[in-house]
Amino acid sequence: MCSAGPLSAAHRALVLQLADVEAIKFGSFTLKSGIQSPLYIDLRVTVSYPQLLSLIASTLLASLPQSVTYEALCGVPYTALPFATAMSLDTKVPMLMRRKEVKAYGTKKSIEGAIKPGGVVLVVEDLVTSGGSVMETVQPLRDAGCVVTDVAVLLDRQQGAVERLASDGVAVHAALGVCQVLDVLVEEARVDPAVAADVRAFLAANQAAPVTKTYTARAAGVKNSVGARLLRLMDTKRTNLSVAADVTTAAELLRLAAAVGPHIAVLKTHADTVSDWTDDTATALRLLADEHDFLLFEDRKFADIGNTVVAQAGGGLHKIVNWADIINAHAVPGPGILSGLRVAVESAGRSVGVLVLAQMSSAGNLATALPGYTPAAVAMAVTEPDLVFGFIAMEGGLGGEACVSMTPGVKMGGGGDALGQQYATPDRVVGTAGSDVIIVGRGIYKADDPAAAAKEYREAGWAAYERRCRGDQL
Ligand code: 5BU
Repeated sequence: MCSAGPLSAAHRALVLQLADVEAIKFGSFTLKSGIQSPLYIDLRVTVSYPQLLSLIASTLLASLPQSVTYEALCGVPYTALPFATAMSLDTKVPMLMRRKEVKAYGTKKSIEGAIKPGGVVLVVEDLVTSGGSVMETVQPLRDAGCVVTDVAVLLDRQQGAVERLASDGVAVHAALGVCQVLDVLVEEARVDPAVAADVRAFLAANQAAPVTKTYTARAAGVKNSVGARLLRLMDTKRTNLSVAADVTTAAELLRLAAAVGPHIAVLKTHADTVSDWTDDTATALRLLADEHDFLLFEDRKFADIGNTVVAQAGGGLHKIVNWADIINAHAVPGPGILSGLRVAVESAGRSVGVLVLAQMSSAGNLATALPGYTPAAVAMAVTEPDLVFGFIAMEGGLGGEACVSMTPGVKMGGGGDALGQQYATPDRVVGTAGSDVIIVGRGIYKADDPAAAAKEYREAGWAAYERRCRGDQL
């Protein structure tokens, strides 16, 4: 992992300047995955240092082999956008720009700029770990007709991105590898050799293991029985599809559940949108779930203090824990919400699994926008593995392989709606972002033939999972 040649004077200067502005720090940091890391790299700060930006641009350009030619540059948003801009100003090569949020109205374009079909685009990225974020820019560029075969990267964490991107036809040209950075900082007495050794050991032990294991292989490590059952069920039934049954009457709900039942692993409900819900609705849903072997997920998104959620989950009109296999909770109230849900589940005397909302699919949602939110939600969830088995998230890998990620906002063709929903394709969600379950609502229940649409989504989600297991894509 740490094999890399000596650095030029410009590269060494760059390392020292990055350390000066604290883009590279040593200590104890909680990563998005919930893992404690002795190293923290945040290159966003570079935007405030124009001299450093221009050194980054010239070093990135100098690190590219002569054989790499390109007609346009495209930075991965956001940190690499100024890098690409500086390279463009240096070389006079034009830029394209990828939108992070695709507009739900107007042109719905995800790539802005003067796109030349068949034009070769060099992608620019600040940091690679698994390569997932690079693919999130490569894929839309390719979808727009551009040719992408190379990415210029400022810093490679040397945790597997080079190999994984190579399997997607993208060669990584990194100006710096993390091991070279450590060497320079030790030589210049900026870092204690013992700290550097710790960091090397951490990197070796944490090679980005995108979850390429099968669902079944992960099930044994899952303490919550519903989570383990879901993982096994998905492999047995060959589906990672959850249908969001957002209909408004009990009759429609039961009709939809019966139609999509053979294709799904999970039926997701919003019981409070069903105008004529009764206990009989829950009983009938349970019968269908048992007949077709799927789980019921009531997407109530509990968000109150422990004492209140005991009553909301156990009582009221819906008595959710009496029939749902899966429920979910916001992390905002703190761990008390999980204690409250535990009380409700235990008094129902059934097996129920909880998902914590670590991210959401809607534009501008604070769970995704606030940098510390997702790690804090993950840290809260992983302390109660017998109750919480995973996350509502836009990506996989949060909390490690014993956690399941379920992702809403899925539709063939992507796009969005007029009220902030942002869609990704099944392939992107399972293949690139590494999530485990796709949640599809309108793409299925609004289709002319919901059963046929469910079959189509099932096949797309499953193909992406099989490719991921083979390590073809990530
Ligand atoms: P759609 O019709 O595929 O857009 O439905 C998505 C469903 O997932 C719908 O039931 C939402 O309430 C639910 N959802 C979501 O879209 N985004 C989120 O972040 C969360 C839930 Br949490």
